[in-house]
Amino acid sequence: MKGTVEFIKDFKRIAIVSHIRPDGDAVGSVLGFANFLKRKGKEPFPVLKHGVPSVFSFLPGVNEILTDLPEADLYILVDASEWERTGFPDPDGPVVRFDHHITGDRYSEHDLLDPEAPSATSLLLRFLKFWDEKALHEDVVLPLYVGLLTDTGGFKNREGTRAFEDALYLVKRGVNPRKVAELIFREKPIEMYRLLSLALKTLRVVEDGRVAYMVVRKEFFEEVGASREHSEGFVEYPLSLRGVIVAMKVEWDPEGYWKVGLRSKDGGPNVAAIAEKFGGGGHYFSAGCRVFGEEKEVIEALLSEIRKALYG
Ligand SMILES: [Mn+2]
Repeated sequence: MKGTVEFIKDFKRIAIVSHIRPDGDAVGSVLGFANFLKRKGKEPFPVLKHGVPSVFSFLPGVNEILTDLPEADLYILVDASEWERTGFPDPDGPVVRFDHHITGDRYSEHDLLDPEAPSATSLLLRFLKFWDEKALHEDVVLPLYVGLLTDTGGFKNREGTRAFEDALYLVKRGVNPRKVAELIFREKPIEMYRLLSLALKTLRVVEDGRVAYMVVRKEFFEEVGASREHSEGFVEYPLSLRGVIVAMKVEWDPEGYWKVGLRSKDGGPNVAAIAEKFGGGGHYFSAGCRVFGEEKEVIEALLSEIRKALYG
């Protein structure tokens, strides 16, 4: 970590960039890092190609997020396994990656990659604590906590003590967990439930009750006036069925592909390995990929890989 701190210290204008369709971990990593670097006298640019889902608009610094890639001296890639995931062409300058995905490329000897980290913000917390613990003010710890809370599915999808140790630290430094939970989980727009009611009609259970999936079609979004952020977390519904060990959400994306979310439960297969077959990736219990094609064919291709993972 020392080498990485020394390396970053040499640059002034630093772009912090994460993946398209950002989740709480992407937003939290970008903002937490940028707010920290500002306190260290740097000129950080938080960048997310698709901006910030409205649920995270309470986070400090959210209005400074850029949706175009600026020219910078250094580019920091957070919560993403490769630069391509940012939706931008390769930058003209050095790249350092901070990530907790098990797959992907290395960009520099100073990359910090830790698949054991429950969120990218957890990895970032260790790094920023090491750099300068005194700079961890509320504008830094709050985004880091949001990344931790959302990427662990509210502390549901990781084992061990690390997520709780990080949470304890962040709460001790000023995060109010009740208030954050209210802002993230109890401020849903009605479009989300209207979209969910249509999507639930597609729910199917196959493979003797062990696999469940749900489709979110283009016309569902149109019918209820919903946008992509309203389907966040839908994969939890097939996953929550008794007996199901693999769940999948297959969602239409305006860019012409199906966005696939895969989840596994105890006794289920490594869904990151399934996602990788389609050019995606993720973690053992939670992964995703993009697939082009007709709905039926796409679902059949995915189910076929799931069957292979289940039965060998
Ligand atoms: Mn993440």
